Amino acid sequence: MGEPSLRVPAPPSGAPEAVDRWVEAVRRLTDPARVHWCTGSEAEAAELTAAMLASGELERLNEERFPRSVLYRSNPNDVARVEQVTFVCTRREADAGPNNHWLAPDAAHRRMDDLFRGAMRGRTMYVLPYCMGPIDSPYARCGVEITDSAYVVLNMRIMTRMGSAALARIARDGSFVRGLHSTGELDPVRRFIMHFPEELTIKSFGSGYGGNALLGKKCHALRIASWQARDEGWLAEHMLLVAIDSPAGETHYVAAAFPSACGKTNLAMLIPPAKMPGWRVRTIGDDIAWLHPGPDGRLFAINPEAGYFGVAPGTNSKSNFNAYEMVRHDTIFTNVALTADREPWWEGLDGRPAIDWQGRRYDPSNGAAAHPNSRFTVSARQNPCYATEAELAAGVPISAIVFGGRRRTLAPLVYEARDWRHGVLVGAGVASETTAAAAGQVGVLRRDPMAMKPFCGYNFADYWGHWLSVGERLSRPPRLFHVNWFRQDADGRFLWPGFGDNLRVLEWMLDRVAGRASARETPIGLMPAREDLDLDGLALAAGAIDELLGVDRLAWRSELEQLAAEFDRYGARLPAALRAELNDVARRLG
Ligand code: OXD
Ligand code: MN
Repeated sequence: MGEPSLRVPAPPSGAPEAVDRWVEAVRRLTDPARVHWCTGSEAEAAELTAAMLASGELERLNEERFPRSVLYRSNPNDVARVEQVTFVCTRREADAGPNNHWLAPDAAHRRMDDLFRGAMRGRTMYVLPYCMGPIDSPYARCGVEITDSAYVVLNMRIMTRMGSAALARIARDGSFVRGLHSTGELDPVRRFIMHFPEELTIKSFGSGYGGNALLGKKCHALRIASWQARDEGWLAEHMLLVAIDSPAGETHYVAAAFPSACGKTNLAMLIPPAKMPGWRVRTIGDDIAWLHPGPDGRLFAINPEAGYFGVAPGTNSKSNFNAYEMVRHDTIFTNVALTADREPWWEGLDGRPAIDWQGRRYDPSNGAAAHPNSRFTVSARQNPCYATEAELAAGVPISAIVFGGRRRTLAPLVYEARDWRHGVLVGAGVASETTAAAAGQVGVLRRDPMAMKPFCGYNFADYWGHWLSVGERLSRPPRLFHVNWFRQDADGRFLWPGFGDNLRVLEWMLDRVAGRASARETPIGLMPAREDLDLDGLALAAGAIDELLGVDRLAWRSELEQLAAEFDRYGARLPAALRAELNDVARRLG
């Protein structure tokens, strides 16, 4: 691997001593050729980019059509999150829960330190102080990532508030999350992502893929932060955050949890259909939300991230105009294909690929041209519908929380929980068909409570209990909903158009929040009648809306049996209130 030739003396003055000591310990363990303390400046990013272009690790794209944008190709064995080798290492196994792979901290540290010993020889060790959340927000939390990957530095600079300001905040806070990362030799059998929530520490070895290597994202902002949040009385969630402005001049803030690659980025940047003039959706975040009970009994949210690490395939000017516009400059593309003119290309775009994601001449017999989990990394500020509220230190008050999954059958287009407690059951019941965001089979239904199955840093039973207790502290809680944009008919055709038209469903939710819309009671929750939804101008197939708003009692009974069996895995730790909610729904189903 080519090495950038930066020589920056370590540590900068003002580096908190604890950071300094840890960096020195890691330096001794990993034995790098040089240490570079990242400032986060433009000049630094330009110098790193130039060095990676010179070494061939990055490729420049068509400068006229995609200015200042680059392509990175990862090792083909390293293209997604690897849940089988992702561990939560708590002193007591039960604290990690059946939802996590577990290893005792001592054994895990030994294994990781053996891998890290001498691992950075001949390489540069980058020290990246970063802040998750607006730098002056009381809800923000900081970390320091040490990595030997310049690609990680460039991505973290976009995804977080990285550099000197974060280091200054760490000095003020006196605490930070320690994240140690090395790409190692990219050997899949020497690849582990370990979390030590009790020590606020992450060790990740053998992968350069975003979800495994950009430690501020899934590792810190979800797995470690969910643990911190439990201790401190807040929630760290796999949720997008949007501001929705109505023609009447109201603004509501909505958080929505969907499993990976189920359309969070699309919903976060939704363009209203022509039939809904005066509506506007603005993006606060597309992947992670930190939710805090506020002083006035409402729930307040910040987006800890500063950029998007979005799935490229399927993104085009029709499906997500804003995202497509946003990635047309200053973007890092990973594992996309190229056209003959060196424009980035992926399935769902017009035009034709010439070179596939592995750098080979495109041949359809090799499969998709772009990897199905190919990504763009881009600053949130490039989003044409960026909500400046994303910078508010106090966050935004949440009116509604939406859970959802990708389900061909069963789950209706939308239903509302009867109250917060029932909503916790609805969230805990999320299940979804798997996608390419994680290694493994695609399209298999798996339970993914609150879309947090891969990300909850502790026992789900305790997590659900924590959700219940947060609800008890809210005198003005948000309303909780469940949606499914992915219902199909017997021939595999989608019943609902999705994308911009999802705003029709959001409109009903916001009318519920404002007390304007009616709903009918069903055994699984409150649902709109067809006339409660604005379906004007939609060409739905005959019978589609009945199917979308129907409750198949027999199928739901079997769903609840599966959920009850899932709950049984948590034994006596499962909150009694959650079991009681499930029994209530079962009773209503008859
Ligand atoms: C992501 C994921 O990259 O959930 O956001 O995998
Ligand atoms: Mn995600």
